[in-house]
Amino acid sequence: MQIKYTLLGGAAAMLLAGSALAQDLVVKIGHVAPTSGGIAHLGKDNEMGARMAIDELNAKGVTIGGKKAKFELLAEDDAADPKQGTAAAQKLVDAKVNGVIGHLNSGTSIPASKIYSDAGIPQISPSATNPKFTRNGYKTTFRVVADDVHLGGTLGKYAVKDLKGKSIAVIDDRTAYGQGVADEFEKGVKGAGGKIVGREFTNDKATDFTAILTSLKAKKPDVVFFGGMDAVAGPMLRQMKQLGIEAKFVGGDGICSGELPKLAAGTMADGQVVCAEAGGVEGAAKKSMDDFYAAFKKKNNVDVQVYAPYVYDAVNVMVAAMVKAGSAEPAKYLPVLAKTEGYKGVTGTIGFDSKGDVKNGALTLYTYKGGKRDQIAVVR
Ligand code: ABU
Repeated sequence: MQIKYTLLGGAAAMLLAGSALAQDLVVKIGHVAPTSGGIAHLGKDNEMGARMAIDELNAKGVTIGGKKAKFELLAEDDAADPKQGTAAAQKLVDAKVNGVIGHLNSGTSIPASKIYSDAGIPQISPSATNPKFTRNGYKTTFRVVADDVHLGGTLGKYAVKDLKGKSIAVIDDRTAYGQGVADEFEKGVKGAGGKIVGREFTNDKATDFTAILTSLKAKKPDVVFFGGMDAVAGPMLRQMKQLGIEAKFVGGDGICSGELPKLAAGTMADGQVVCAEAGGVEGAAKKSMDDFYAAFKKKNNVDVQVYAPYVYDAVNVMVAAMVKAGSAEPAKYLPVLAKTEGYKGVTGTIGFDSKGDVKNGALTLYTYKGGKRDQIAVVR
């Protein structure tokens, strides 16, 4: 587009209103999430969060190093598949993006992080919670949510101390996220003096859980923890009901979506499910999150699922570092991004530790009542 402007001259350039002018700085932000497959609703939620941030930044007008920035979103679908995740990452590197927001899943974010690190491109995941994501020593890797040690550990303790679980069963989907958060949950249960009566696994595309649920039913669990995503948790809840398993159902952020009641087809009893989002705000800070939810609904005509606000903040944190550095060049703004401190986002105050993890990450515990998420507490 810039070449066309040069060749066509000023009059024709007037026809190109809204596109980047020669003196503008085009900043390409990559975004990767599964926008196809079983959790496409979550991937689309993330992508809409990114688009909201980009549209607002372009409407507001942002200057980086004395040039007016025009932000472009390069959105890729990785279908929550590690191989497609690395292919999407390479595509964004080849497109010379200035930074990447994503991926949604730990199983895709972790292998992709090496590709971004080798290319020197900053990557902020808004939702990958496996601790390994930020533990490879890559300077380019960040996340704006708490990790599974915090998430699983807190839920394990909650299952014993608050839900008074005496016989706790655990299922996971064998993904980096699902297995990891289930392991941390088990540690949390045991640390709080609770008892694990059974551990089973499935996969992230399974729809029939009869065999593993029947096996666990014999152990009379009063709490079932599932490490995995809502697309699998919904049918699992339906089949628990069919088999007469009346246990509480606990899970991490992967099940904690607005879509879960629909996926469970109305089989969730009020208060039966407890889950945790890997972030959250309370008190006066809650207004900014509430305002984001309302603006998101107005713009997209759908409700936030889980992580759209974290994506929105991740884009804005990245751009704030570019503005402060006076450059969108990865090598120039990366050191500034790493030193982010006290950034006031809609999801709370963001700063990064030496690994790239958000400092003082919160969790929000939810249950569901009347088919809607109902906040229990924000914990740190
Ligand atoms: N944190 C749950 C969903 C994303 C992931 O970590 O795989």
